[in-house]
Amino acid sequence: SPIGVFDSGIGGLTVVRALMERLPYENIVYFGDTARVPYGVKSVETIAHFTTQIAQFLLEKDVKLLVIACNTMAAVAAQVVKDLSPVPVLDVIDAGAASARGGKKIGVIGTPTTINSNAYARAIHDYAPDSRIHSQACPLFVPLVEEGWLDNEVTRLTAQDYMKPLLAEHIDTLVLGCTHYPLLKPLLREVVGDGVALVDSAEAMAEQVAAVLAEKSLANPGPAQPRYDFYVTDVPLRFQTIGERFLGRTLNNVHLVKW
Ligand code: DGN
Repeated sequence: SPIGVFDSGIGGLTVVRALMERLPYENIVYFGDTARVPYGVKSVETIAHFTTQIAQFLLEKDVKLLVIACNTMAAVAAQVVKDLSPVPVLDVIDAGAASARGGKKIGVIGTPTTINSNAYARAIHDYAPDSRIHSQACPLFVPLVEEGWLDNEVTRLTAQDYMKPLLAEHIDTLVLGCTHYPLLKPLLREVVGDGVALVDSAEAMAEQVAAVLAEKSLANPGPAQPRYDFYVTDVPLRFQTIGERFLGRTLNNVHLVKW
């Protein structure tokens, strides 16, 4: 059976991409709530309600594992999913926090909802109780990435402004706490310099999935040609172009879900 991955939109395709690279024999069913994105500015109640709906949809597809790829959902609704799911549930925040455990002064960036929830700070403290955490919401990054402005002067100036308070605290680690931010890695590397370790929560998630599949003997031994299916609630303008930028390859088997 497949791995179920879900997100508020197409951003979670960065997690799918990391999973495809790390676990090339696994089948994946993705759900992106493109009709209702962005979640990053919605209330906790609304996000929990949408998240429940999506988790139930994927469980009906007989998934062996659920991956909450969206940091915003993971921040405020991970427990809701864990409470209803008979299969293991992994979330990007826990994965990112585990990967950041080596840091002493850890910067975290994400959407306003993710940052306001304090979920990263709590999760990182579980792994690294002595670390100091500095958070920064970066609301402009999602639209800039979706516009494809990855190597762009406006994005660079925006990043410099967002990073200023974190750099003033001399962070040694920066957690990219949003599905969209892995695409900004080269630019962020330039802005923060070589002295700061960048934690890509999509890669961290792929590592955690690999570990859990191995531990629970759930991995597909392969070699096999995997099947990938993508369910979305809307096919917005430029969906294909933007989706392929996140996924890093052609996006096939897209199914429209009418809710
Ligand atoms: N997928 C969301 C996240 O990782 O926080 C970003 C998109 C959004 O809902 N604003």
